[in-house]
Amino acid sequence: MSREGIRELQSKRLQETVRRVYENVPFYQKAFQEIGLEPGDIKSVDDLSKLPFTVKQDLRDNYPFDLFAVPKSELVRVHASSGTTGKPIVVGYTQNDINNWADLMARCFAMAGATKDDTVQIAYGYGLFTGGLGCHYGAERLGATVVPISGGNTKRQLMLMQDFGTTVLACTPSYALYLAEEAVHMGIDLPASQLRIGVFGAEPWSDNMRKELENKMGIDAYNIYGLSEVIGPGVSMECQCKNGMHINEDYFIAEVVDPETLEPLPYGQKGELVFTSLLKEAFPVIRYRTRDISVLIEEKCDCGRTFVRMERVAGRTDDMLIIRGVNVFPSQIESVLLAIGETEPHYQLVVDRKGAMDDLEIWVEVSDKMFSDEIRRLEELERKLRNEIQSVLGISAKIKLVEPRTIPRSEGKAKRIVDKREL
Ligand code: DLL
Repeated sequence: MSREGIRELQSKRLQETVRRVYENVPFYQKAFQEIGLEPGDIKSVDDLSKLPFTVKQDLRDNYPFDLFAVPKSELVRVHASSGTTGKPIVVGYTQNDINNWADLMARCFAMAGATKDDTVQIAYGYGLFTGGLGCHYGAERLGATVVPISGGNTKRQLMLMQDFGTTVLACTPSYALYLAEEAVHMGIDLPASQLRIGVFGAEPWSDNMRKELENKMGIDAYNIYGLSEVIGPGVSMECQCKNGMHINEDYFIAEVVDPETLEPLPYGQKGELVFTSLLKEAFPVIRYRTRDISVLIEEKCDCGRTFVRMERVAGRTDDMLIIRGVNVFPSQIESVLLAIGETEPHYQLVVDRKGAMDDLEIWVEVSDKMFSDEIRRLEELERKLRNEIQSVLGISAKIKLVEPRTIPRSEGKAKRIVDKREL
């Protein structure tokens, strides 16, 4: 489609979306009224910047279903992702939303060169996380053979990959690297296997990591981006030029704004990604601030597609970490530590990559009294913290209890995170 055609389509769908949220979601109606905006004021994408932003806190304030634009009986699915507090953020889908998402994800797999003749092993987590089921419906829509194995169980993944003749692997890049290394240990020659495509995303990774994965697995590895709030995986996807991810602009409008002033930035400038959904029924979003930093590329791609591209995500404007594909906020860890209460409120998160796996170590100061106590008591505390972190965050972490006054004190913002990963 020409750029002109895309703009026209977006303008039409934007008007419908604005009307839908105004009529069905009290939160948006109020936000529009506060700035004196009527749905009729939005006539085209040129009017986008008149609309208010939406942020993660708005999702939390309206937990669980108050931002939905349809009655609950119209929902056929919900997904959720971790937030900064104990409660997750919740998103919903109507049957049309699920069908659209499946089309979108089928398009993403096709962009990487997959067809109905492929066998797609989906090793993203199934469940409330959007990765597993999002890819699942898309690969089925493409007509491929889906192996819905979910994450983990690495030896079994590798065995089935060979036995079933898997040709496409969908998982996080860090899990792909783990699979590649484990294959070597098991004496499996992945480059000689039928595997040919990787669809990797849900966490930041680099071009060096791409090369590494491509060599170790004998595949072409493609970057896929998305977030639960906007739909899940499939917001953007690389084509075979591997030169930035094409944003599916018939479903979403992308903007990049200055994270401080919130002014929209021209193509080519780095800033925070903001998305507006164009077709979603259950959970439409207006100018959702992702906190992800990237750049939009307008130049036409060699593949011939006319959708703008976004560069790899270069970081975040908040302190969210992604560890083994799971979104983790330091504040969640802090609240676990404070709830247990036998440590000092001084802690640091040390993130590293050991081989293929992200490794999270939590350094916590214990009190003078505790420190002079029996080893058994310290071990007991360590175990308690480890279990509690596992149950709240859903990932394992090593706990390192340190002597009082050893974690550097800050004079401004505390440096809670030491990220040693070279992504
Ligand atoms: O991670 C959706 C997804 C699943 C995308 C499978 C791709 C593949 P959330 O759990 O809501 O959704 O996390 C969204 O993950 O705001 C980014 O910070 C980060 N992220 C997702 N994809 C990429 C990527 C899914 N390709 C958050 N590169 C987003 C860098 C990514 N970061």
